[in-house]
Amino acid sequence: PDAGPVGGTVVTEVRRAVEAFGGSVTVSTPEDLVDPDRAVAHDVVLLVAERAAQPGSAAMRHTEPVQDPHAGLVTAVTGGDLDGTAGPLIGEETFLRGRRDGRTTVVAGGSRALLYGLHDLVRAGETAFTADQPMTWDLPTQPIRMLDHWDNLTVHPVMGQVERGYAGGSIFWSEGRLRTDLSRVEGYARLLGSIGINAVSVNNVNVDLLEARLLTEGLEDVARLAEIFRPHGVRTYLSVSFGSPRTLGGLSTADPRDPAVQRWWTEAADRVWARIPDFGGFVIKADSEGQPGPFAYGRDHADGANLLARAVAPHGGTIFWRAFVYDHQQDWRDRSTDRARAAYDHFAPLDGRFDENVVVQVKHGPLDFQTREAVSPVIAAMPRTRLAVELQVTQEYTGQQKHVCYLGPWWSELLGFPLWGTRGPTVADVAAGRGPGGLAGGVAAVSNVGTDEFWCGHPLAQANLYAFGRLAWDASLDPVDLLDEWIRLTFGEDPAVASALHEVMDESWRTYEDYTAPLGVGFMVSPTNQHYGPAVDGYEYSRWGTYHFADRDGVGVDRTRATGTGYTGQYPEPWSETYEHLETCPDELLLFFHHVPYGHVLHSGSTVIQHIYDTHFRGVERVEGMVAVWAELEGRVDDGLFVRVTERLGEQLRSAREWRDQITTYFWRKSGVPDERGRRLY
Ligand code: GCW
Repeated sequence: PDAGPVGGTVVTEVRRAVEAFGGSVTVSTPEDLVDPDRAVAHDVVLLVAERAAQPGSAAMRHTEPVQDPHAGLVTAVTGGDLDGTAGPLIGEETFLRGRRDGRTTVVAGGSRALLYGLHDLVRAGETAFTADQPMTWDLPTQPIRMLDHWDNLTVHPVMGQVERGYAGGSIFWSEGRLRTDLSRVEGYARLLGSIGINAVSVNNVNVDLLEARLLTEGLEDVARLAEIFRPHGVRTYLSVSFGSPRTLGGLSTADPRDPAVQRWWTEAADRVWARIPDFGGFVIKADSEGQPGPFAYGRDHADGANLLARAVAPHGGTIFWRAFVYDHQQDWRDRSTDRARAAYDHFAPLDGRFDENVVVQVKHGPLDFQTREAVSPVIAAMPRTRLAVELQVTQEYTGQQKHVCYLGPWWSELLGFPLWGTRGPTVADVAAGRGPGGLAGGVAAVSNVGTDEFWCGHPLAQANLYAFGRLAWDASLDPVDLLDEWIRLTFGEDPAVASALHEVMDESWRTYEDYTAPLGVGFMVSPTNQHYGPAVDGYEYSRWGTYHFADRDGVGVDRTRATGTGYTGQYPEPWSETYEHLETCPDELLLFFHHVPYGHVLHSGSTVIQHIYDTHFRGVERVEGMVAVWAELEGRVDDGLFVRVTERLGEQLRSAREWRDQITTYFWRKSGVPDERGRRLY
C-alpha cells in the first residue's frame, strides 16, 4: 500500500524472513480479507491492507473507540470475526493477528505493520499456531521510537569511539569513515525492526568537524546505512552541528535570521533528501556543554529549531531539538543556580513557538540520567509543543555494562508517571500526543551496542535494549513480562535458566540504587573515572552543578519554594505540593528535594543515616546472591557467555563493596552516628 521503494523493501524483507523459516507466505490485498479463501492455503497469511476497511474485519481487544495516532481513528468496537459487521480503519503501523480454521492470519495496515506482525508471530512462537484465536490488534502508542547513537567516526582520546559506550567501537564507523564490513549493522537493523524501533540517528550529538561532514561529503556513507535500515522499517537521522554554515559552508555566521544561513540549511537538506528520499531528519544539541547554538546571535532555541525545521519541512523531515541545556560553568559557591531548573527555565517560556515539525527532546529527569531522579517538569509544561522523552539505554550512570542493571522497571515507572496526579495523563501519554495539547513527539534513547562480541559488553545488558523497544511500543507492558520474553527469545525454554535470570535481573536496578547514591541525591560518581565507581565528593566543588551538600548535620539539596531553589514550583499540582513538604515527599526522592538532618525519620520508619547503612549493606548482599545464582547456570548457557557474565559479576561485586564502604564510611565520619547494627565502617 505505501507504494514506492520503501514499502517494497520491507515487504521483500518479510517474505525473505518467513521463507528462511521454511514457511510460505502470501502478501495479499484487502479483498482477500473479506474473502479469505482467495488467500489460498498457506501456513501464514499476511495481508497488507491500506485499511482493513471492509466491514467486520476483526474482533477487537478493546471495547471502546480508540484513537489510532497514525491513521486518525479506529471506530470498530464490536466483536465478530472476519465476517463480522464492524470495521476499523487501521494505521500504517497497526496489525491484527488471529487464527481460524487452521490458518494463522496477520492483517497489516502497511508495510511496517506487516513487519511488526511477523515479529509478533515469532515472539508468540508455537502459541500462534495452535488453538483458534480471535483477531486481536496491536499498534504502537508512540509515533517515533528512536535510538540515538553517540558514535564518533574516530576514537576520541578520553571518550573512546562511542561516547558513553561500553561495548567496544562503533558498529557504523571506523577510522573516519563507514566500516567495510556492515554485517553487524544488518543484524542490528533486523533487531531494531523486531522490537518496533522506527528511527535511528547514527552519530554523536556532540558533533565534531569530521562528523559534521556526514551532512555533506559523508552523505554517501549515510545513504548506505539508510539502505540497510530501510527494509526493517527504520528511518535514518543525523546529528548535526548548529555551527555548520560556518564550519562547513564557510559563512561568517550561523545566525538563524541570516538569509545566507537559511539558504545554506535549505540546500543542505535538499541534497540529503535527493539522495535519501525517506531520510528522517536531524537531531541537535545546541548551546549545551560547548556545542554551538543560537545564543551566540542573541536568538533563542525556538529561532534555532525553526531555522532547521523550515529547511527540512518540504521533505517531511523532523527536527529533534534537545532540551538538555544548562550552565556547565557553574561556581559551586553560587547557591542561587540550580541545574535541575535549567531545562524548564529555558524551554517552558518558548511553548507554542516551535514549528510543527520540531520535536523538543527532553531527558526524563532534570539532571542527567541518574539511577533515581524526579521526572522532568518540562514534560508537563509545554502543551503546545511536540515533546519526545529521552532515556539512556547505555548505562552511563547505572554500572556501565559491568553491572547487571535491568532498567525496564525504572523506565516503566517513568513512562507511567502521572504528571497531573493519579488519573491524569502520564509521561508516555504526553509523548504519544495524549496529553493536554494532543501533540505527539515520541521516545528516544541512547543506544548501548558496539562491536563487542556480545553486542552490549555485558550479555545481560541486551535486555535493556529489548525492553526499551517494547516499552516505546507500549509503556503499559509489564517490565518483568518483557524480561521473560527476552529470556525466552534469547536463551530458549529452559525453566531453570529463566528463573535464575529473573532472580539475577528483576530487582537489579533497585539493588544498584541500594549501593550507590542514596535517596535520590544522585551523582557521587567518579569524575576522573568517567562516572564509574564511587567518589562521594567527586563533583562537590566542580562546575557541573551536581551537589549533595553533605555536612556534619545533614545532606541533600533544598529545592523547595519556601527555603530552597524554588524548583518544586516547576511542577503542576499535586506534585508541586507533594515534593515541597517533608511529610509528603517520597523517601526515594527525599534528598533530591530536601536538605535534612541525619536523624530525620523516613516514611519507612528508619532514620536517613540508618537507611544509608542498611541499603548499602543490603545492596552488596544482593549482589553476592546474584553471583551465587548465576554460578548455578554453568553448562546450561553458552560457555563463552557464562564466562563473560561471571567475570562481570565479579567486578560488580568488587565495585558494590567499594561503593558500600566509601559511602557508609563517608557518612559515618561526617555525622558521627554509628550503625545501629554495628557493622564494619572504616
Ligand atoms: O550524560 C551526559 C554525558 C555526555 C553527553 C551528555 C548529553 C553526549 O555525560 O557525555 O554528551 O549527557 O546528553 O548530551
